[in-house]
Amino acid sequence: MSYLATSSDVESATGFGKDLLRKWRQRYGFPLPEATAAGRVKYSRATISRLLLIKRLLEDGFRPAQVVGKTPLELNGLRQVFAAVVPAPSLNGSTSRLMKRVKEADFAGLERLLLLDRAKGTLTEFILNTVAPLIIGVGEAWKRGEIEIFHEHLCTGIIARTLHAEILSTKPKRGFPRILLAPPPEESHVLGLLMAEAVFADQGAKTLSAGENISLNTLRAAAVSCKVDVVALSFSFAFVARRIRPTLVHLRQLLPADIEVWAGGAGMMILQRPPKGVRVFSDIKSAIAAVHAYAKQKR
Ligand code: B12
Repeated sequence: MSYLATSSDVESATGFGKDLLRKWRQRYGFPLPEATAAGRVKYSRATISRLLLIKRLLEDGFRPAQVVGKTPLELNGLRQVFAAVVPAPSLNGSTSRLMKRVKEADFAGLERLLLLDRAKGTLTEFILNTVAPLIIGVGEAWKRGEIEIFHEHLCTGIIARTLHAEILSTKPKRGFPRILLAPPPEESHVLGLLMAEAVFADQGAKTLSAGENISLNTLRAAAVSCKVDVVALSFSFAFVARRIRPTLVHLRQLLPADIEVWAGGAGMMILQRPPKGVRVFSDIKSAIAAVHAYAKQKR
């Protein structure tokens, strides 16, 4: 039997909760479950793909009534109309040169251009001025249907490889914090965290990466054993918003008081106020200042 997803799988993938799905079903006749087992509704892969398409159109400004009951063909039509009517955001010269290579699937050319850009300044400048705008451009181009998902995956691979190599060649400075970085459980967007790690390492911090899908209990054990000063988490825009605060509160409770908890990433935009004992960063520049303030206080 083919794979069927539960309401909570759908919520993880799309952010649409089961009450909203029920409301849409009553109002627009979609999404219809494939099966109902032991009182739990199950959805097909095709339904999840259609919900993701709906999500993208809602983010573009369409209203639920304009998209929820539509067929995949109609939804793709709306996407094309949107891309034709709304101009793509303008990219700076360097990003548009990199994007040209991505669109032509010239990944060797992309790597060469990245090397040239890297040689122009510090690692932190390279990340803020080249790498972050590039991946945002890639996301935007994918959203507009200008590139396929494989372009995004290959580009992610190149960036990850580049940043790992860069991190290896950094040298921690005395007095700077030891930072353990991890995505929260079920977060698969890890590039932002890798960018943050590279920036911290470039500033002089000693960084350690806990990898994906580590439980908070294991993270605690790693943090204590490795005697880190900070545990840093990154929440992407795709992370289920209502789980951010409980995750941070739980981690804060688990860790000894002398280990700081830092949180960043695009998902932080929705957090009204940080939980007690957690430092929330809205951008990487404020986190750079925090790394230096930490070192200064230790001197
Ligand atoms: C690359 C990418 C992917 C890659 C991820 C690769 C990887 N290993 O990370 C792949 C292709 C796998 C992917 C998959 C998906 N993605 Co995606 N993805 C993106 C994309 C293009 C870039 C994300 C990124 O890397 N940003 C990197 C940097 C630039 O941003 P950042 O994370 O905020 O990090 C910066 C700062 O915040 C800071 N920072 C980050 N962390 C921390 C931590 C601390 C402590 C500090 C101080 C600072 C800090 O430093 C960074 C540099 O300044 C975004 C689009 C976008 N505009 O962001 C979509 C995006 C996040 N994805 C999206 C979606 C929907 C998905 C999928 C669900 C798509 C699908 N159809 O399956 C899946 C999710 C799978 C899953 N199970 O969760 C949506 C989310 C929308 C939403 N509201 O939910 C986005 C916004 C695209 C869109 N507009 O539709 N994706």
